[in-house]
This record gives sequence, structure tokens and C-alpha cells, in this order.
Amino acid sequence: MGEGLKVAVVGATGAVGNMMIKVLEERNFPVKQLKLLASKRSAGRKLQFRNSEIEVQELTESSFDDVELALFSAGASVSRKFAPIAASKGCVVVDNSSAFRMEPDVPLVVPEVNPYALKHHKKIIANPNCSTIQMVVALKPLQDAAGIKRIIVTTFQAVSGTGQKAIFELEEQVKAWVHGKQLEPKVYPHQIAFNCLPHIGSFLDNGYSEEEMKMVNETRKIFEDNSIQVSATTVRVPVFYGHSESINVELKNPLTPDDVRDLLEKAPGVRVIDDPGSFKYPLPLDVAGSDITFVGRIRKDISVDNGIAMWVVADNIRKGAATNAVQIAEILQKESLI
Ligand code: NAP
Ligand code: 3JN
Repeated sequence: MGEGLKVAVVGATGAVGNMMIKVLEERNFPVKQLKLLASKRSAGRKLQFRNSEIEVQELTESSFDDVELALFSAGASVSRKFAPIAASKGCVVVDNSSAFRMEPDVPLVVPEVNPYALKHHKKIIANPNCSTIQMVVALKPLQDAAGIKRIIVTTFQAVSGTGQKAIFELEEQVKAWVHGKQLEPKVYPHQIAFNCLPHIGSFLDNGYSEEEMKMVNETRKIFEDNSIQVSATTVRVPVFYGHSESINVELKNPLTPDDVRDLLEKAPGVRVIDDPGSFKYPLPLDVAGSDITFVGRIRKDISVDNGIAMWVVADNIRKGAATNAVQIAEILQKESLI
């Protein structure tokens, strides 16, 4: 496969892993050898990378003996067991799970926001949760220009965030509905087709869900600012790809909606689509397949001093997971941090 790194994708058969393979190819990441890892169930399956078919192997402790960079997306328990093994063999891990995100020694990185955090990595780097990623990309210019006091966010999250089985469940429920039938929900506790579920991850003692508290804790870590107050409500909606967020932010210093539009138009990885009178605002159907975070409906939050309200949409499997991980890998490779 030519010059480059020996790379492994862990969870290669999943929604995120599959996209990682695609993004590595699209961005022409320098891959010398690609190893595709999943559970025993998928061993032997073949997946396409560039012009060749690569056989999926079962993940084992020796999988990383000849790997320099591993992109993990097989869930937190797999990461907890295998990322330290990979690191102990000299492999640099970019982990998509929540396993290490809040570990003080593990950089939690969004390249447009805090690439400098990669500098002193100790072989494991965490990719934030998809809902956090698109929010901090959109809020970074506001934090830099005016300082953020408080964020109130409600998410509208696509089923692809739950993986392949949830994509299938929404498809099947829609087909059943068209034929006048109803299917027993398997992945979610309720029917997802034509519904909204205010429930992502388990509920915690404080009444918030795990997904909601990930947004609180990860935002503070990425901005290195524990004074930022965050309250999140995360909702699963019957959309295949693309998470949407309604964000109300209270700033320390005033910015007008025009200031915010100007800042976001110059921000890396952001595109402003904000002409509601002409029906122009970001929509998940339009942003699916893109690596940009889209912002619209920028207006003054009239309920508070220095308040701004906005609508933020991004492809959760790309910028929210696979692309962010590959962008991290690109920095590591370019800055000789692998
Ligand atoms: P998915 O479609 O269900 O895929 C899961 C993948 O993990 C499959 O490749 C599966 O392999 C593999 N896997 C499961 N158990 C394994 C084991 N014991 N050993 C080796 N491989 C195993 O899920 P997904 O949507 O791709 O998400 C996977 C994980 O990525 C999530 O659990 C989460 O931690 C992370 N994620 C992060 C974000 C984010 O916000 N950044 C977004 C989505 C997902 P088989 O085909 O063999 O079952
Ligand atoms: O639900 C979504 O839209 C994103 C899901 C992320 C997710 C799903 C299962 C396990 C995660 C994550 O990335 O936080 C995890 C996890 O690793 O804990």
C-alpha cells in the first residue's frame, strides 16, 4: 500500500468504523497497511479500502503487535480492555468511546477547537461525543470573543448514533407503518418512527441522562473552563443521519447576532446558512455526508442579557465521530506525534 503508517480500525464493521475506512480513503490518509478488526462474529467478512478487499479479523490481544495507529469504535468496554494493550505495544490510539474521555491524562480533542491538547499525549487520545463536537465547534469563536457563562442545549439526534441496528430498526418501522402494521421496538424502549424519545443513555441520579452529562463534562474539559454552566436535554428523533441542536448561550460580554455571524463565517469547519425568510437554515437531510458544522437561526436570546440563540447541525457519523478521529490522526502524523 505504499508509504505511510500501519493503521488498524477497531469496530470496522460498525456504523462509525465503516465510515472511518471511507474517510481514511477520501482524505488520502497515508496508510501503509490497514488492519480491520471486529468481534468473532464478523471475522472473515471482507470490506473495501481503496482498490482492495480486506478481510476482517477478530480483535485479540496480539492484534496490535504490528500497528502504529489504531482508531477504536467498538464501544467503551472494548476500549477499556484493548486500548491500554495497544498503547503498551507502542501503538497510538484515537478512541471514539467514552472510556477515557474524562481521564485527566487523556487529551479530548476537536481539531478546530483544541488541537494543542494533542502535544503531550500518552498514546491514548479521546474523541468527544458527537453532540459535544458540533456544539464546541460552533461555540469556540464565541468563547474566544466574549466568554461563555451558560449553555442551554436541546439535541435532536439521528438514529445512526445508536449504530447499524438502529438504522435498520427505523427503516423497518417505517415500512411496517406504511403497511398498517406496528413492530415491537427492539433497540429503543419505544417506537422511534414518527416519534421523539427524550432519552439517550441511562438516566443518572440527578435526573439527567448519560448523554446529557457527557455534553456538560466534555464541553468544560475541551474549553478548559469548569466555570461554564451547561444544561442539556438530548432527544432521539426519526432521522437517519445528522444531529441538530438548539443552543442558547449566555455570554460574559455582549455580541450582536451580526457579530456572531461574522465570527462564525470566519471559523474553521463552520458554515453559516442563515436566511430564514428564504427558508434557508441547516437541515440534517442536507448536511448528511458533509464534514462541516452548519449554523443558522442566529438571533438574540431575548430572555437574558448577552444571550444568543442558534441552530447547529452536523453529520454525527462523520464530523461527530469518524472524520474528527481522522483529523486528529492527521495532526498526529503531520506533527510527528505518532
Ligand atoms: P455499531 O454499528 O453497533 O458497531 C459496533 C462495532 O463494534 C462493530 O464493528 C462490532 O463488530 C464491534 N464490536 C462489538 N463488540 C466487539 C467486541 N467484543 N470485540 C471487537 N469488536 C466488537 O456501533 P457504532 O455506531 O459504530 O458505534 C460503536 C462505538 O463507537 C459506540 O459504542 C461508541 O463507543 C462509539 N461512538 C462514538 C460516537 C461519538 O459520539 N463520537 C458516535 C457513535 C459511536 P461486529 O460486527 O463483529 O459485531
Ligand atoms: O447516541 C448518539 O447519537 C451518540 C452515541 C454515542 C455512544 C453510544 C454508545 C456508547 C457512545 C459515546 O460515544 O459516548 C458510547 C460510549 O462510548 O459510551
